[in-house]
Amino acid sequence: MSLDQLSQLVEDGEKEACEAMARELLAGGTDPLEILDKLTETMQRVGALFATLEIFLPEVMLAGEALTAVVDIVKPELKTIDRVLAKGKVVIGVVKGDLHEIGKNIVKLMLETNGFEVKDLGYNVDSLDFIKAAEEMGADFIGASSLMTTTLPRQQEIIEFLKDKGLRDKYKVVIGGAPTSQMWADKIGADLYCEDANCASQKMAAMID
Ligand code: B12
Repeated sequence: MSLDQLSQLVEDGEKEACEAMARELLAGGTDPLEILDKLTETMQRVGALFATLEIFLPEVMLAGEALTAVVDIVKPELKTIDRVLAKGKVVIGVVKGDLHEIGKNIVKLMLETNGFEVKDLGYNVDSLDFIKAAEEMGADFIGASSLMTTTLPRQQEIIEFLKDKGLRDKYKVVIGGAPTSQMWADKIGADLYCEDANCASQKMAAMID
């Protein structure tokens, strides 16, 4: 029973076996954050295999479902980790046209674990709906996830709409997702880019006054 075995089971899309092994690992004292980190790497590997046509979409879907099942098991364990409460409010979602929600779900989990109040808009979210939800919630941050080069421009669109409405300074816009980068964040004028969920919760907590 090891993280490597769990990683292989996720890659193979063996959902039930993954659930059982995740429970065993947690019962044996494995750090839930280590499990999430390991499985984020696993999905990067799955993505590489998909890109080189060594596996196909159904296999990616099964791996994604297996990872989501593990995230659900890890979730309650994270709530027990000692932490300093940050108490910021965040609206988060995956941009319009993009259905990749696993990474966003992990970011949401980490933010909640660190004391943020999070309004999750799900995936395929219209740019104006991010702003509407932020206004309704009185959010500090708008978090936008994009996993495809084709949907990256939607992150920029959110910032442009904020400017058009005279609301740009009201919210800190945080972007993430595999094709995003610090360079892209600088180009579109985002307030923060984070490469993973740990970085997001730490840097966002540091941005709260
Ligand atoms: C799983 C997966 C799927 C699953 C999604 C399941 C789900 N419910 O989410 C399914 C099978 C449905 C899928 C579908 C498709 N996919 Co896909 N998919 C992937 C894969 C393999 C992994 C993504 C993932 O879950 N990673 C694991 C998570 C934990 O990592 P992450 O998302 O990067 O998130 C972390 C960080 O980025 C960051 N982060 C993420 N969001 C945010 C947000 C904020 C605010 C912050 C601060 C941080 C942050 O923190 C996260 C946790 O640490 C990637 C490959 C890859 N390398 O990314 C391809 C990939 C993204 N998919 C791709 C493609 C092409 C597709 C399809 C178009 C395939 C098709 N032909 O139909 C469809 C698109 C559907 C759509 N309209 O969105 C391409 C995109 C290429 C491009 N143009 O850029 C990729 C890169 C694969 C490839 N190499 O070709 N996919």
